[in-house]
Amino acid sequence: MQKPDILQVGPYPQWDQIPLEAAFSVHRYFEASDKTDFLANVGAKIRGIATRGELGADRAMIEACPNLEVVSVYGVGYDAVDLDACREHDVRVTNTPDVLTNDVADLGVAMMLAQSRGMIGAEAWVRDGSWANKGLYPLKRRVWGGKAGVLGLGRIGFEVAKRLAGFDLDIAYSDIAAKDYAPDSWTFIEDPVALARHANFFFVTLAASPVTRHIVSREVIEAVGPEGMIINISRASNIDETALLDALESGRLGSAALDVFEGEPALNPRFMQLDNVLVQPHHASGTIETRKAMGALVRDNLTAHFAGDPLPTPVL
Ligand code: 8YV
Repeated sequence: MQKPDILQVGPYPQWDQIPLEAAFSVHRYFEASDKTDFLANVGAKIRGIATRGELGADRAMIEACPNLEVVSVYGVGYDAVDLDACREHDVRVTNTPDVLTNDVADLGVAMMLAQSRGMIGAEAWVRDGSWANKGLYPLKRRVWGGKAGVLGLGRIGFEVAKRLAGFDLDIAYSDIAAKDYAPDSWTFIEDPVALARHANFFFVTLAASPVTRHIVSREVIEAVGPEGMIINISRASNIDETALLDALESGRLGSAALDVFEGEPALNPRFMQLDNVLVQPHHASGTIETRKAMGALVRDNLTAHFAGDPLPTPVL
């Protein structure tokens, strides 16, 4: 039987590449020197797209594949997939939720601890001889017993809050509505500005969409304040990045710990001048165990679609 033709948007680890190519006829978009020409040549054959959370599939790509049936995202975030184009062309969309939730929450909390306790600087203080030559490392700020604000109490936000409770932090969260699965001890604060005023540690964990663009506005950023920290493990588009940089440079915001950036991996060079920002390379789900589970789910969704079976993790 003819293997379905798949457009692969970005690279996957070898342990995914081999089974993907065993099950499907794979066309590697990311290796094409002229991508428009490549799509013009293979587009008509393509029945499925295999992509990644930060790469997605835009309208031009979707419409260059007139026989496209399904887009399978290696990631929980599908904000980079043009859902309107998929609806118009009756294309299914899947993602990889749940399998990455705990790793993403772990890194978010680790970033808060690393930034608050100055662990990156402390490592350098030992390695560059400063400890021996200059003495004790400068004192940093306490985490336990502080106030946390979680913007978006979905799967990832919930796991972040659960971990923060383990550090005796006071937990408050914001979302469209209060969540019945939230413990009574967690406070629901509808307004993100009010949540920001409440929190020392402000976590951005909500799924990105056109509606949430810059929900972390200049007003929210400045409400976190000179003693506060913003931690982003969602998407850069959820934050007004220019306002963030302005506030970090001026001290109107104390610090930030960021795993996602506008135009990543080409960060705004202003970030590199700042010592009150922990920068990470969008690796919150970056463990071997989780990426293997994500890859398997991408293939399972594609296989289920072409077999006419229910999709394991449908978005659309
Ligand atoms: C990426 C992510 O998919 O899950 C998401 O939405 O952004 C990440 O897990 C991952 O970095 C692979 O590209």
